[in-house]
Amino acid sequence: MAKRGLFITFEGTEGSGKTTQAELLTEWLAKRDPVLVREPGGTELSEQIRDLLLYRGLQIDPEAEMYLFMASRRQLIAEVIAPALAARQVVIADRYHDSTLAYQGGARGLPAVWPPSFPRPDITFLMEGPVEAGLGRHEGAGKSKDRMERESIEFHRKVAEAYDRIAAAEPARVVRLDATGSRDKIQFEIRDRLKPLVEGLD
Ligand code: T5A
Repeated sequence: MAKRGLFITFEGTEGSGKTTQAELLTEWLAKRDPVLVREPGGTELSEQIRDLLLYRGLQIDPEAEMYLFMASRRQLIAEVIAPALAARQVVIADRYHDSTLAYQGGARGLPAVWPPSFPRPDITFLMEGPVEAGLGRHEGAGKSKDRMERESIEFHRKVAEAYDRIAAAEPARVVRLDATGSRDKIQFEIRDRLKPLVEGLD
């Protein structure tokens, strides 16, 4: 099989620090010109779907919601992720399909599956911590809540439980990180885990 680049994803509940860590990692890998994407979003179509899903105050059927997240992702794969991996680049995704498995599968109770055309990440960093703490970080930062963040605390606990099941089922891919640690400590652990994979690209 032809070699591809390295596909790294970040997952976790709201405010667990995914974006912070994905950006620090992008800085560390700057010499390799990594591709950083966030979901939903990252293409013109995907950004429009993000707006519909999170900010318009629309009533959205749960299954329609799942397909919209996946449609956004499929476009991002086609336009950005698959070409970058084929060109042997490093791709860093701030959320990916595990988010659909956890939010729409675990919390909404839908039969979410992994489509064969969605590339599997080589490694996934799961930021774990109390869901209240993450939601509280948002409030502390004065951010207004999007449609998903307005869900109940029980909903967000179900998301965390679903992530826990994913990590237990795939320990070789999913690396659990304590999201309550300092930014630097978490980043140190991430870089430590990635060193052999990054060296393997040369
Ligand atoms: N969704 C998404 C689905 O339901 N299904 C799907 O398939 C997908 C892809 C996306 C929403 O859509 C849902 C999940 C989400 O609800 P989003 O705006 O992209 O919405 O939201 P999130 O991905 O949740 O990103 P957030 O911005 O909410 O949180 P992050 O990225 O986890 O956290 P971050 O890094 O922005 O940090 C939050 C705050 O904490 C501070 C930061 O400075 C910031 O203020 N912080 C720390 N503070 C103390 N110690 C640390 N270690 C810290 N790290 C960061």
